[in-house]
Amino acid sequence: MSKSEVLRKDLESKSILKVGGAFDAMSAKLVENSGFDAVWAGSFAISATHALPDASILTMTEFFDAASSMSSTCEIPIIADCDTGYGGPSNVRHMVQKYESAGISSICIEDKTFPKQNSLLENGKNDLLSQKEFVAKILAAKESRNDKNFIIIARVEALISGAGMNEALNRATAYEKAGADAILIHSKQKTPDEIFEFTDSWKGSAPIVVVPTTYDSVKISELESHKIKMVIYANQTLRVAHMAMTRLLEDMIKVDHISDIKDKMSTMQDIFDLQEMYDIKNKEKKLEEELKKLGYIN
Ligand code: SPV
Ligand code: MG
Repeated sequence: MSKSEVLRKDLESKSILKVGGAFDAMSAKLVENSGFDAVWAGSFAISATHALPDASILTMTEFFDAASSMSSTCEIPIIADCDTGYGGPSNVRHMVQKYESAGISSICIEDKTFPKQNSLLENGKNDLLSQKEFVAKILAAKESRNDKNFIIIARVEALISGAGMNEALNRATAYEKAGADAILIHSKQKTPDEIFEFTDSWKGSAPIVVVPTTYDSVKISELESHKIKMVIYANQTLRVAHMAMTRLLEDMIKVDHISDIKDKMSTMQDIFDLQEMYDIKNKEKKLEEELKKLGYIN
């Protein structure tokens, strides 16, 4: 089964999918090793690894390279956050073909204008694209995929922009009609109330996806009981990496010898395991044996 097929089947059969955010191949591998259903290649986290704002500053190529290296490393599906689709319908068409051929299982595009800003930024710019223009992007995405299992997630930013619940529901309905496979409804509230109002009023059949970064005390069981099919923990791996490195560096600059801080980091062994260093050694040994058999080595 392809990774896209796995994701589609999981969306149909599991009560809720847990998706872990990643910003590079290593963090994606750790997400996979921890038992998550899929990886979110988020624009906030990938931008942060370049120490740049999440504001359409990086180009598609850079986001693609990050998602693509996650896809090469992981067995679980990769869901790529593609912001506004890097342009109009023609850009979306090109993008879908590129992402799909790299083995990425899903793309998510949001209905804001380019250049977008992170949805959780205080006083951020969250202007909505017209419904018609965003529907055109969904149609282009749908038409250009080769694999019908490749999942197109349409992200509704009406609640983020302050356009209101009716606008959010209208847009979600229009996006499903245009062929979106799932709807991501985003909120920057501290409680899940508006998300639950949305899901309770939702008449469509497309699965609903949420990103509970600000309403982080919501329980999995509550999400499930409001028929939410996918929860994305978008940026926690990035934030813990930032915190761990900051704390270690604060200590490391002060110590006389670094054995004082060695318990605060993973061992070389841990990293060798992650990068499958021992596999290289085993393969070298095998190669040597074969070269011996062929008479190149005594
Ligand atoms: C991301 O992780 O890049 C997202 C989610 O798009 S948010 O940061 O909440 O906009
Ligand atoms: Mg993003």
